[in-house]
Amino acid sequence: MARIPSSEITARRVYLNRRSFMQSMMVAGGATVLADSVSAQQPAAHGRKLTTIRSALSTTEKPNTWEQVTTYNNFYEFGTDKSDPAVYAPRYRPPQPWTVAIEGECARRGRLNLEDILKGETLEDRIYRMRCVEGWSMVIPWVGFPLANLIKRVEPTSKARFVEFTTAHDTGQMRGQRSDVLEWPYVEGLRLDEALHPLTILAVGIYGEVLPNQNGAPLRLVVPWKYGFKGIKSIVRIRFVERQPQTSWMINWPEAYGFYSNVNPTVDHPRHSQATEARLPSLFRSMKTQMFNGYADQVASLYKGMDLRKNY
Ligand SMILES: Nc1nc2c(c(=O)[nH]1)N[C@H]1C(S)=C(S)[C@@H](COP(=O)(O)O)O[C@H]1N2
Ligand SMILES: [Mo]
Repeated sequence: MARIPSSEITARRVYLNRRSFMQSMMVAGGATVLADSVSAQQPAAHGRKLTTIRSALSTTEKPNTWEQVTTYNNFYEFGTDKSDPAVYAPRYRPPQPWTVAIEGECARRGRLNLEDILKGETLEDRIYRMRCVEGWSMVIPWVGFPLANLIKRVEPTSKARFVEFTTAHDTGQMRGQRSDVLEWPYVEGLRLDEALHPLTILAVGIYGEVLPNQNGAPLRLVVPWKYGFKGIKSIVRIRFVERQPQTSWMINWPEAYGFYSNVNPTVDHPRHSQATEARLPSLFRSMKTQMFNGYADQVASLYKGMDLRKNY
């Protein structure tokens, strides 16, 4: 059920549709025995409905089920096993209201409530292929809006060349942060043109519902042509900077994790081939990984003239 009070997401086009929520609960209740086969097309209601429009930028591939998307996660703040976030993240209570600090090279520095960020935004269904560096992939029906919209609102200066993102730091509530498996808080970065690309979104939901905690509630980044780890979760700070920022995975193991981390079947991770992938729930690497995760037509021009072996 919903974890986020309605004060969190109250923008005009974003509201809890109590009526359809109740109706889908009833449908779900009546169809329990069929849950597995039905869930791919018609997931049961697990949270708050969001009002969305369809995006032409969605893939037509079949999405993974709600259960797959919400129980096989990487979110080291809640543990390193794929199943840990689904167990430990649901009891996380995000601070109310959720605020994002806007810092660095931009005209409108300050703190923005999530509510204000969403004001005037049209939320879109964006079904994206997602690929983890470990070799598994999923198709996830995100709900979000272009990061470019927020960036334009805060008016980066001419010095801004990169954007740095930071996850919440809360050792009381995030048990994983009591271990030193990564340096906390989790940080990520994009070049400004990558951040402004229309495929780059900030997500607040999946499957037409508010984001479950394990998927990075209440606000997370989604960059479909990059490996999954670039999709930083539970964002509390966005900073515009002149120089390429550090990222948690670069700090952790720089030879394996570069700043760009574009999906690239020809450049392997030291422990994981990137040539093929297993589309969950299958564990067999039966699919060929595509350059830029299949988004080359849209994004290859961003990297014209760059050596992608060096800039991995
Ligand atoms: N803050 C934070 N963000 C994170 C991670 C993390 O451990 N902490 N894991 C990353 C990795 S490795 C992946 S594959 C994706 C998974 O996102 P999903 O669980 O919503 O599919 O989240 C990314 N974002
Ligand atoms: Mo990942």
